[in-house]
Amino acid sequence: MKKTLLCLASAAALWGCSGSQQTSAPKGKVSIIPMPASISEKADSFLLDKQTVIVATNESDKKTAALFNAWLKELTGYELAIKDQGDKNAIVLHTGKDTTNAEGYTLNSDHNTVTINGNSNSGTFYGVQTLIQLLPVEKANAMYIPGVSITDAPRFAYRGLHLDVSRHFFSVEFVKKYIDLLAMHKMNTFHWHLTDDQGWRIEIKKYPRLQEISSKRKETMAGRYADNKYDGKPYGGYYTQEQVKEVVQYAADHFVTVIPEIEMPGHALAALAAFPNLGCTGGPYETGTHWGVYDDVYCAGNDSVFLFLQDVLDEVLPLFPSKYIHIGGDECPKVRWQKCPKCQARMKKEGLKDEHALQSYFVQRMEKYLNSKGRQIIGWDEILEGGLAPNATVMSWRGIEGGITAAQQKHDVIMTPGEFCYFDHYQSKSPNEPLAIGGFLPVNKVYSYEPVPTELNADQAKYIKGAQANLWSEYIGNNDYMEYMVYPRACALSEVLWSPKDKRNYDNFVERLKVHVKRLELKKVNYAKHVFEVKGAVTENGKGGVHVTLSSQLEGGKIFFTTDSTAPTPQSTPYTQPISITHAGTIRAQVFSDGKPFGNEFSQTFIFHKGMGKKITLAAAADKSHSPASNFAMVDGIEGLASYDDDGQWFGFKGINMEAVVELDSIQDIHGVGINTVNLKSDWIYPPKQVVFSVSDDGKTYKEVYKQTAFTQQGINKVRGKLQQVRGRFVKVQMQNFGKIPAGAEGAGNGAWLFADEFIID
Ligand code: TNX
Repeated sequence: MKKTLLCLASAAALWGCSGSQQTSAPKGKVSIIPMPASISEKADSFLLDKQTVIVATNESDKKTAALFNAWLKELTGYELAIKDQGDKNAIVLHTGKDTTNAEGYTLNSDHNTVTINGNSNSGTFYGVQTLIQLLPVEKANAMYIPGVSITDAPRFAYRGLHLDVSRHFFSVEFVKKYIDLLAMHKMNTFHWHLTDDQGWRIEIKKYPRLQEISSKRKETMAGRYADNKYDGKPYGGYYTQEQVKEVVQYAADHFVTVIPEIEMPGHALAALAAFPNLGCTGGPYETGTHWGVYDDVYCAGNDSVFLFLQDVLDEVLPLFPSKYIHIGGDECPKVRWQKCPKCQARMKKEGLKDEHALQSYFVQRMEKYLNSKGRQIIGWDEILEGGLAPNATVMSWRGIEGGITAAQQKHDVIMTPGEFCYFDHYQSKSPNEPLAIGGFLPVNKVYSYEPVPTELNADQAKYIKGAQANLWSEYIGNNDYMEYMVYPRACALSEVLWSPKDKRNYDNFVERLKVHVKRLELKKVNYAKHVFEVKGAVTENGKGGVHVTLSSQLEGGKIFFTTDSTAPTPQSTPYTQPISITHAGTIRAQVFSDGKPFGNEFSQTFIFHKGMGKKITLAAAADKSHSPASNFAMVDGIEGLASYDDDGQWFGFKGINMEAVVELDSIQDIHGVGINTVNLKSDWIYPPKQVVFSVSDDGKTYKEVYKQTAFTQQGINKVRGKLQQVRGRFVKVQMQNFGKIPAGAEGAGNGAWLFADEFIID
């Protein structure tokens, strides 16, 4: 195979960059996130200047008006007077007493006034959030507010973001900013994950050892979990009760409810480190230093555990006015309970059939206590196991099944399925991403989320109260990285939760996001830029070959690329039209804004052969779970990588043979054939028994030209056959599946996977 440079098609019309558009919301352009339920634009607009007044008549609305002023001051340097009356050059806030749709509002603006009618104080607050988003995003003295008529209310009552402050601690200042941003997106719940194995983060005055011991750990895992390395640095932190009050008040001013989570019976190691008598074995224990699930949990047979937790809750409840208290309930291994005489005695006494029932006993006992104090519990979906506590709300995180089951049992549900709501997952497959826990959840996937499972009928669907994104902080150790993980994915989620389902449109969202990120910049949010970075699409070029189309949604962005493996700069070739691949090499591209690189670069390595972009047919389709977007991926010049699972290249066939035919343009000389396959038995992927290539002039009569029966390489095996004096138009490859996985091996008895990618014809 020739490894020379890519030969590039010449430059033509500017492609892929919308360079002429403005970066700010010009007068009259409306870009609100989340999209209001109903909006109509008028011809005129309101001119806000120093003389404009805000009319607010109750305490809450005056606080809301002050929040508007704070935003305005950033943009203009001035604040507006807040008055009890006024009808000209005024922003008038009215608040009603509608408790059925309390968060709704209307907003009307024309050249005279802006009037916001909130159904309640929270409605007025959301109206003001919308007004803020009607302001331009660039600094000026006078600001045009487009004339609009908006009627708006949320689709879901529960619109949440979670923050794990145990694995890594976040300051009060950061938490306030987190809440501020949440409210800006019309979200209303902050789930504060305060305790876990790796740190207890809330002051409990009755138990100072929680502060002294449980809030600290001797060191922290460094790098990947599998590396099992530690940083050797003591780590700690907790919020005093005064600080907690401050945060809760701040949240209330932003119409955000704070739900504290005190984890039980699992994820309790930090507490056990201070109080070893609360564990089954009696310890000694140490606050967790590595991630994952620990076997040592609260002893369910020991009444002191319940008394301790009740004491803790007695101090927690007065700090948090929320109706809901989160008691965790997830990932509680039962191994200690199985061996613990106290737990076993409890099971016998209470007639509990197994340890799941014991967990259920634990949760129900705590629920009773909290119900007696006028509170309701929320728990992760494991609280369904062994029987659901009578009044519990379920947070469905291990997929959506827990949510479906709970709703069918007439329990309220908050959806947080990992696939759509775990913002600790990667947002891009770029190798330049900072280390994250795993997974892949780009913004468009968040946006595509539909919280009400189709399995539920209309009655059951009412129990889906909303959804929440979770920010587990094992790998998210600082403020910047946290913001990077949250935004703009939370913008997408806010629209899923607030806007009517039929108003959602991803392309339109991205258009508004282009403006919205300027607001995030004003707030100094370190948002992730993947939506706007350069993307490359490798497709068939219409002429029996392959080309790469580059694009970026960045306003005013310009794309430059290289083909010699050097990093692209504004001095590299400007991208003007799809780049045809005519030789092997690597294309690297980057979008620049004002000469500065924006987001990750695009990089793609190609091999080159004559089958590329040619018509290909597969006798049997690959298994859905390992099937690239189209058969073209078999002849796109891109070889499947060792990260065979999710690079969109490998075709996986479970238990069946693979057969493909490529049709060239004419009968011609064929100097070589090849295909790659994988030998990774631990993952049930077996090399084929044999690979046979044959060639035909007419697509009917084939002649075998190359055969291979041994594939000894661990991982990727490259099958390559050199041919002499072979001519033909149709080239066929047949790969014989290994068959059933033999006894004693991983996955024994299952049909083996056969992997194939890039059918090469030279
Ligand atoms: C599972 S989600 C957990 C957390 C981890 C998270 C990492 C849940 C209820 N438990 O303890 O931090 O995975 O994604």
